[in-house]
Amino acid sequence: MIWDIQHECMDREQLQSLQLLRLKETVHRVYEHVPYYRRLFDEHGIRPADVQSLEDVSMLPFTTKTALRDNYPYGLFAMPMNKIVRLHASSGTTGKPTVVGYSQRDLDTWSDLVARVACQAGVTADDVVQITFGYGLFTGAFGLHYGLEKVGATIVPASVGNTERQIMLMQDFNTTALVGTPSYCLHLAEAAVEMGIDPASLNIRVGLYGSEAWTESMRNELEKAWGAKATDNFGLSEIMGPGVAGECTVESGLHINEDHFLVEVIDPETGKPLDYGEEGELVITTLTKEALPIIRYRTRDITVLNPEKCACGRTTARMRKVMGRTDDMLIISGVNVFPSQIETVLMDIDGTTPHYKIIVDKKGYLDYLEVQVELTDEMFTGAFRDLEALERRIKERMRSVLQINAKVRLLEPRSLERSTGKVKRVFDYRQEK
Ligand code: DLL
Repeated sequence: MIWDIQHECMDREQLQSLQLLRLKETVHRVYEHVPYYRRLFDEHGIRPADVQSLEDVSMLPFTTKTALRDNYPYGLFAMPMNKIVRLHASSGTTGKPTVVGYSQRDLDTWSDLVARVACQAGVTADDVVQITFGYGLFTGAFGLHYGLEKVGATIVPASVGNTERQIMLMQDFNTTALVGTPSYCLHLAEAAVEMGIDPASLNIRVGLYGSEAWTESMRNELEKAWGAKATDNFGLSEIMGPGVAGECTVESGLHINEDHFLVEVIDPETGKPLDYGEEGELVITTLTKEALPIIRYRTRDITVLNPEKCACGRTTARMRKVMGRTDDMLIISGVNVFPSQIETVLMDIDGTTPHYKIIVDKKGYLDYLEVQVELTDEMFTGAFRDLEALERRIKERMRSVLQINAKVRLLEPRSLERSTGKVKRVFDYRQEK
């Protein structure tokens, strides 16, 4: 089912005129109501009336996470606090979180856009959906909660943690759809096995996974484990939370809710806009946000845009699955490598699991990379000779595919700590030295 045929299947020319109208409104709005943007525009000699076409967006300055931090907590809000009905925040790795605010209309839009994403993944009013994101300041749980409720699904707000209870709820409540981070939902499958329950024998038929990068190999693992389709959805708190884009069942990119978000892909080095089909950093301008409109937000997420109509009938542009961010690229002895590439190498080799850790450090002046990976039960209990061969194979693949030398440590199954939210797999100690 398509939640909003009118907007999801709009003729692209019509869509673009709607976007332009909304872009102009947004530019005026931030200029009039957000002193930070007024100052920035003035500094750049830009007047809101200068924006006359969608391409003109490229004359506007970028917004980065720093702007939100510097204006902590409410400095970028375009409405007085008595019109703000909800706050969320993303936990920064250091210091203060980034705070985002919503008006009542923003919340209505948000649940509507998440409803689109849920329908794209194939969720209906017949589904019982277990939400395993943590309920709190994080946008994931509440965002999906209200969107799924709008679709009419039965929500089980299980929140995160208490893993055995999660499995019991799935069994007793007959959960048919699972929502969470891919890493935590894989952990849930593993926990079911430990409880003597085959996760595929439960009634889960679809998973809505998001909030962190996950590879196609991880998708295979999740689909195998749960015997359920694994779909991807993307969003970020600064822009709204979940509901920015989601995968339909055709699975060839994530449909962007373009009537609410104007997207560009830029060269992260030069800031220059790139064409459709070219890989770069995703930049988003909100088109309808009242409380916290954002101009050209640099997401740091790397993707490619495809404006072609999808086989599902939707006309909204699709973004390629995000597998990395400009700030998670590792430079190891001069070679650029993304953690997702290491994951793909590991998962293409039999005997390993998606539970791994990447450690980067310095030994003297030289970079040092260690990859720790848990083995499958079968591999672990197998012959020592096979373990040696496996270690060699991983090293060789890392060298031939990624041009890097790595020390490989094979670990006992279930020995790495499991995460309940976004998984942290990379530990780069070089900056600390
Ligand atoms: O993670 C919002 C969200 C919640 C999306 C639930 C989907 C489901 P933040 O905590 O602000 O918001 O983190 C945003 O997470 O810039 C990406 O780097 C990453 N991210 C989010 N979804 C995906 C995804 C939420 N599907 C940051 N694939 C983003 C890859 C993702 N990365």
